[in-house]
Amino acid sequence: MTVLDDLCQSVIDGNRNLAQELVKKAIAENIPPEQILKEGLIRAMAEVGRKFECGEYFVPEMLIAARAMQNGLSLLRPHLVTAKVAAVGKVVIGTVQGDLHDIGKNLVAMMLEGAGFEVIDLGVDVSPGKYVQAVKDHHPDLIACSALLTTTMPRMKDVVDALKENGLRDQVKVMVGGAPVTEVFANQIGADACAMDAAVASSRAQELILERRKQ
Ligand code: B1M
Repeated sequence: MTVLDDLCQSVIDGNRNLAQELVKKAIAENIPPEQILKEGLIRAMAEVGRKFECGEYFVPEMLIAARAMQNGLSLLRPHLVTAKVAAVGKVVIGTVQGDLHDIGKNLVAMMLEGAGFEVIDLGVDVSPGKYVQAVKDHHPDLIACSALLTTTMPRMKDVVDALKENGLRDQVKVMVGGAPVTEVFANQIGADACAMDAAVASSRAQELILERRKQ
């Protein structure tokens, strides 16, 4: 068993102290932070999801595993985020209304920060009205909406519609993402882009900002 296998297992078991110790150990062993993230932490959540699907885990176990992941992630954060001097753009990010999943959204926020974006995080269960208010208050270049549930994906369309209703759609780009979200869905709801993971989200955000500046 490698340290990353042990880390993965500690998250699956929901052992947050051990998860933190093992992240520290992996960092001390000079394992690249992206590898610790993918092969230690994200792999664990995929297994937790599988266990939930087959009835081996229930919501409490998922929650405990998520906390262990968040604890590990907090130690990894400074190694993933290497802040740039000047902000390349401003992003308002949130998990859409009715959805409480924030691990992926937090990772996307971290990658964006690492790429030099100023990130305003609205948290989870964000209503279309809150996104609209945030656009009025902060004048971001981009809105990033995350959804992990098929039942909350339609709330992304509500965000796009609310921006249109408030005459703000032309002022901001919209990127959507999260496990169930597809490019086809993004096109259908009138979003500007879709990203499958945090790394792609960061590069798509940069492309969107360039597009916006050209317009
Ligand atoms: Co929930 N859950 N959950 N859950 N949960 C899933 C998503 C599920 C797939 C599990 C399963 O059945 N296999 C399933 C959804 C099924 C579906 O809709 N098709 C599910 C369900 C059903 C539920 C509940 C309904 C369960 C219940 O109550 N019966 C409930 C809903 C609560 C709610 O939101 N209203 C629920 C609750 C929870 C917890 C609260 C216990 C917990 C979340 C804790 C937290 O986030 N703080 C939880 C967890 C942990 C999961 C799983 C196990 C792990 C999610 C995760 O963090 N993955 C998940 C199963 C799975 O994903 N395999 C599951 C790791 C994370 C790094 O990946 O979030 O996909 P992910 O993010 C990726 C990409 O998607 C992308 O980049 C990220 C990093 O690369 N991405 C973006 C995400 N947002 C993006 C935005 C972008 C771009 C890319 O641009 C804007």
